[in-house]
Amino acid sequence: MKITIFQGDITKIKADAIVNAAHPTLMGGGGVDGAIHRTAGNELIKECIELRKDKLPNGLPTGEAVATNAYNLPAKIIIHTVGPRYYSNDLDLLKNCYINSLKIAEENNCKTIAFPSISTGAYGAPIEQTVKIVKDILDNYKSDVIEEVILVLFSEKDLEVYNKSFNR
Ligand code: AR6
Repeated sequence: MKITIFQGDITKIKADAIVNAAHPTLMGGGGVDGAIHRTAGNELIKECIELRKDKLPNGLPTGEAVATNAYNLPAKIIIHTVGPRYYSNDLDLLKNCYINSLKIAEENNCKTIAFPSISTGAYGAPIEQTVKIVKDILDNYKSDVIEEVILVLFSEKDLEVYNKSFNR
């Protein structure tokens, strides 16, 4: 898989799948979740309400992932995943977010997938720590379906941390 590191707004990325750092309720929120819901439009929340009624009555557990349509976004699907909140050093479940999202992308025949920096905004995880987890997963993940993973960083500072870690 080719890894591209990009600074910008994930809602503008024309990847087959974009990943949302979602709230467990799937009802939207701030940060990247808010941006995705605003841009995708009202149909997204309707699909999320149906998902909650049907498959996810208790919400989406941390580390799990679920796909929806992408509606007004240029992507084909949105993969919603819930990152861990950062309390101590425990970011174990962050691995599951990335791996489960990659698996769902493969199940949906996605050749390209864009990730935001999960858990490093409202959930408070230090990006210097999460980037090591992300790099380790991507270095070891082999896919016959996914050709490109785009890592989208919102700020220049975050971009620098990623570039340094990925030796760019
Ligand atoms: N494109 C790409 N990255 C973005 C964008 C964007 N449009 N907007 C923000 N970021 P956060 P979390 C970056 O807080 O920490 C929400 O309220 C942001 O700068 O979105 O996993 C949910 O509903 C940061 O680097 O996600 C949850 O309750 C990164 O995305 C909770 O926040 C992640 O920040 C999830 O918290």
